[in-house]
Amino acid sequence: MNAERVAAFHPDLITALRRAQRVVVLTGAGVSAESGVPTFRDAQAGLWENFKPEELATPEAFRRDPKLVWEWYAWRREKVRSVQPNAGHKALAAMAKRFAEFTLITQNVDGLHQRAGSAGVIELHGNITRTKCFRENIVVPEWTNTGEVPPRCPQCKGHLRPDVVWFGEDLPEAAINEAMRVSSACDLFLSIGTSSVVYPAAMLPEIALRTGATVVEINPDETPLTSEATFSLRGPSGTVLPELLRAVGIS
Ligand code: BV8
Repeated sequence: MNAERVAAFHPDLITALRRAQRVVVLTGAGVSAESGVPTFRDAQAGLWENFKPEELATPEAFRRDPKLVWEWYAWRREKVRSVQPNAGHKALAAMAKRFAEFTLITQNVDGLHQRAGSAGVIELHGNITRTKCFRENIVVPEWTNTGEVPPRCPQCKGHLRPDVVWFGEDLPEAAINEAMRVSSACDLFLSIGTSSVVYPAAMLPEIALRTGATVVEINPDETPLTSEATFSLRGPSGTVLPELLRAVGIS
């Protein structure tokens, strides 16, 4: 553990955390990296190494090759099932209990925040463990497995797809509206494990900054948000978050 990071806990950061009343956290793939879930930046492994996630996560890709896209999500679902939430997820679940108002917004579709005990998580981009009908856009809890890939909707025989938001698709209205509402009313906003390039999610810390909130970024690398953030902590969230909570006397 390098001293640099301890030093990075500027006293004003500690004060901001101690005084915060309305806290919003936005997470991205980086918060699940230490659990073994590859981020969108990480090169894809094995079968999928020749595919860019942005190319597979589109309605066009699904229309072109529904079997390929369905199997990519089946592979990711298996991966998510085989891993556990990490210390970063758990720290955020503990943090929720210590603030008057606390909202956890995630871009992740892995459900690991909920498995770590976080309640009321706003899933901006859906959840890979849910399935919906491509034609009717309704969640389908169960279907007959005929061996066809992707399986068919029991109602309209359309293809089934993961209940996630693909590039070029609108986010769930209630989720993005609530995310924007709490981001414009918070006094502390944490942006954790996200490259801050995918919109409209990347707009949320900017909304918080505009309303005078303290914005804290946690990421081993710099992002487009780094220069604007009030504090930017370099390091893995699975280490920095528990340390920060200890420094504030929350854990
Ligand atoms: C839409 C679900 C209306 C599926 C996902 C404005 C400007 C430019 C472009 C646009 C714009 N508005 C809309 C667009 C288009 C597009 C977009 O933003 N494109 C980007 C690429 C420029 N947005 C959309 O299409 C959105 N829809 O706007 O609809 C509309 C429609 C048509 C035209 C206009 C508007 C829908 C976006 C949602 C797509 N679905 N996921 C699935 O998962 O399969 S997005 C997906 O990619 C993730 O959910 C996430 O949002 C994003 C990946 O970003 P991150 O999570 O940040 O992960 P990444 O790998 O990039 O980075 C990881 C970070 O973690 C790194 O910084 C790394 O350093 C760090 N890290 C690594 N290890 C750790 C760590 N941090 C901490 N600890 C560690 N241990």
